[in-house]
Amino acid sequence: MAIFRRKNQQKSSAAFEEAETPRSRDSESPAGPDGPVHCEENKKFDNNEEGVFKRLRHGLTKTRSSFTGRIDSLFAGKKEITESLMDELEEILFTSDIGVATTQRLLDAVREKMTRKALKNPQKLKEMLRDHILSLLNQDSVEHTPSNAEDPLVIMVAGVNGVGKTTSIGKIANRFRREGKTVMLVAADTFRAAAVEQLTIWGERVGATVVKQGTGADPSAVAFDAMTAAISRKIDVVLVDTAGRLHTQTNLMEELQKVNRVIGRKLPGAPHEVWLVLDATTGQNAISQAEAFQKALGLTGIILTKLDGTAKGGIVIGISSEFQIPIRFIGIGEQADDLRPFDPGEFVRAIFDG
Ligand SMILES: Nc1nc2c(ncn2[C@@H]2O[C@H](COP(=O)(O)OP(=O)(O)OP(=O)(O)O)[C@@H](O)[C@H]2O)c(=O)[nH]1
Ligand SMILES: [Mg+2]
Repeated sequence: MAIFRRKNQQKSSAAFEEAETPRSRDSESPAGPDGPVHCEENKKFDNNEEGVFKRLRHGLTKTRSSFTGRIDSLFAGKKEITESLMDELEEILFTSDIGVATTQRLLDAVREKMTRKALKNPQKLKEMLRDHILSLLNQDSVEHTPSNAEDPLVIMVAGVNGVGKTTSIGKIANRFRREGKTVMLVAADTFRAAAVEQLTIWGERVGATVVKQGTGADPSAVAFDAMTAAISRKIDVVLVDTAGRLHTQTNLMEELQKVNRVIGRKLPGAPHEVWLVLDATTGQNAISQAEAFQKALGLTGIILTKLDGTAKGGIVIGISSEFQIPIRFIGIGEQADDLRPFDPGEFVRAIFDG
């Protein structure tokens, strides 16, 4: 059962978006408590397959011009793959935040093909890079669901400060609501009053119940109460928002582990999914964050936000190849429709095809 990814990778984007985007709703105003939000900003793109893809391309403009744009200029007019061309390619890959290890992996694959004389000119090299990058992105992604269909699917969301956790939760809640699911948002970020307020506004916009306590309350206690309520009310999906914390703050990482344990005590097997939100603009630090959160919580997915704000979208490739953790969603803007299920083929097409 594909919950987070496209239900069928072959299915056209048009069919997918159509099912998810109510056409009749006045998109300027937030939807009432009974319905999800549709977004006006993105109406400049049609909701057909081409329009949906254009929106992704638009969100990845900076990465495309910096990454493939530079590769194209480098290869222009060149007939041979020389050492200096390889050096410049390394520089482009590296400065696109693909990461040292993945850059090396890609260059090794190129050199190996060159020694076998299977790669002759720069145009073929570009095609090979494209294919290789696609294979790095094509990870198996198992989705975890409750063993008892009556139980809620519990998704816990974590990450450092300001990466886009709460906004992503709001957007994901919106997606689930569009599918007709009942959703509960859990304000386990009790650190700032504004955080609870922000989640409450999302709850009202998309029509999701919000469970909260006062500022300074124990996040585990909020999670425990929420789980009790979600089970008794037979809620379909529970999304747990947590406070931003530096991955280097041991006590705060332990607090997160406690929230995780308490949820599991209330519902064995939960949280079924633990997602780390990473801000694509933070570059290589995202790799250290992923390592620390993976160690503390055992991640089942990654959400990469703010790809629209960076030329270094190569981080998607680095994260995918260095961790065996599927990228569930990518964020390409601040609008509700700008959080998209990650589709490797579509991503490669959006950054490679002119
Ligand atoms: N451009 C852009 N902005 C985004 C994206 N995702 C989130 N944001 C913005 O990032 C800012 C921070 O988002 P929040 O959701 O409050 O981040 P958070 O991780 O919950 O923050 P804390 O709870 O303070 O740790 C907001 O202004 C969001 O609109 C994205 O994909 N693109
Ligand atoms: Mg937040």
